Amino acid sequence: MTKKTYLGFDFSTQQVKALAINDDLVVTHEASVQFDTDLPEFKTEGGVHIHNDKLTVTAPTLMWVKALDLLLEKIKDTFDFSTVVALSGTGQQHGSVYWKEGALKKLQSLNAQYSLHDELSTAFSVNDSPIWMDSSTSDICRNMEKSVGGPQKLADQTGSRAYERFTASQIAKLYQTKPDVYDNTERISLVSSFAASLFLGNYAAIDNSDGSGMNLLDIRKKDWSEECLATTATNLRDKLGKPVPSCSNLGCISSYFVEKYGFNPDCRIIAFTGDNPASLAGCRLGRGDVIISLGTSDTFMLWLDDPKPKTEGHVFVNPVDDNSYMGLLCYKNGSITREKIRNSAAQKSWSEFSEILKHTKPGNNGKIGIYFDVQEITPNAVGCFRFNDKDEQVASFTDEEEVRAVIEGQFLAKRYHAEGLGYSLGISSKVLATGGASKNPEILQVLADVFGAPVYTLDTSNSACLGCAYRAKHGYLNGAKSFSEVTSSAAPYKLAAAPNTAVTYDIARYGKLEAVVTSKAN
Ligand code: XUL
Repeated sequence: MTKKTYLGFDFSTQQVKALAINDDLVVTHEASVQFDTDLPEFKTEGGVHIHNDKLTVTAPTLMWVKALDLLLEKIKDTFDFSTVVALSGTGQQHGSVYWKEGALKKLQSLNAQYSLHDELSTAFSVNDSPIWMDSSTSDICRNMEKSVGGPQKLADQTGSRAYERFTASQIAKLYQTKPDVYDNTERISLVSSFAASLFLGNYAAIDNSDGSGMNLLDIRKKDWSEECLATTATNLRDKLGKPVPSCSNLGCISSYFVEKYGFNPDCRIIAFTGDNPASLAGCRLGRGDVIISLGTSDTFMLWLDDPKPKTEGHVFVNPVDDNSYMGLLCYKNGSITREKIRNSAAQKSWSEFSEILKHTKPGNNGKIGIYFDVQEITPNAVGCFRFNDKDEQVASFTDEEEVRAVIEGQFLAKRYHAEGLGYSLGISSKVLATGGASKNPEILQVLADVFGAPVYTLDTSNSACLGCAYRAKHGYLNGAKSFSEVTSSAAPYKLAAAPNTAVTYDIARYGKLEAVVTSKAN
């Protein structure tokens, strides 16, 4: 075969997407199916059903299956599936799929004359998969933490304290409320490993990185934690299968796809992973690097070698290097709070805001502001707090101080929490910025100064899907090259700001002030 291609699939909350790259990592094809509009019969809004209690959020499992039928039908006229040597994919994290007793047999003998949707119409014991937006399991979470010795103990083992959206509490809910259905479940998949199973025609293993979003995987042993399994449900180890490194080759594609779409029978299926890990791969995050997405809320991903899980944030096994880790932190006070200060201190104008950042001094003459306009999750606190250079709380800042304080405070918080999770800045560390506020060069200059590292911008609109096409190639090469070697020829990042070396920020001081704020707030 002369021409090799790799496919990445993304089973996200609102759509299923596919993207093809050639051997030079250039994107050649893209297509998507939107759940709400392309599959109106499932009556979803934003791809989900929010139940009457407002806490339970699910998606119809068969909608995801049907979406894959549609997507492949859409692509087949313009794309030659026989060129694909490996494929991989991603799914929204935490969501779970329940295969009914006997489903494996069906999966192994799919008939290419029918659609996947027809073939698998009775394959699931639960028709509505709980997804990451569900928050109905708070009591189960608190009990789970208690039974392993507290939230920090659970985080030490699994990388996170108990969260409602994490899979363990969702499995426990099914086990407690519908024991018959649980017993009639042959296998439990994550959205990612469920999607991989379709292509494999067999149950696909959960990968270590997405598996870290379950409160079940011991992130150091890379095996299910006996203690966590026991607090969740009986016979769970058998229903989960054995977790594998995220770059694993799971086997060749099911004959269903060979017959129906002309795939090469040797096409390899590389383990699918979660969307955040896949995005890390798509952004080509390397050792010592961080990605900051500056949106309505800010998300922050970092490469970790020696993780120190906390009760804030998450540690996952790294999807591109099974011996490393990644951190994920979410901040509710992102653009919402920056905009509020822009309105009150910069005449509602981003250009005025930028002007102020340009002519005020880095370090803000020792003034630090912590603005949790809405209830923050990292840390758990609310309220606006201003400190002078002697660490005394003051009632107000001048407008100029206020503008600089909100941006410096938000970035100091990110660096402080990153270091708390075990992150250390290396000599070649990069900060990769995305999202709305990454278009503002003055904000990015503050980011570079606070991190003491160059800031690059990148387009992440397709990063999870692209990351999986890269991962497909990495998995195909089967360890012959590291992920960074495989992706070294991808388009370079754009340098947006270089750090001002004359400036240093006192991260520990920020930490002390945040502790004051947290103790006041709680
Ligand atoms: C991460 C999380 C979301 C989903 C969305 O913990 O819950 O980012 O992965 O797809």
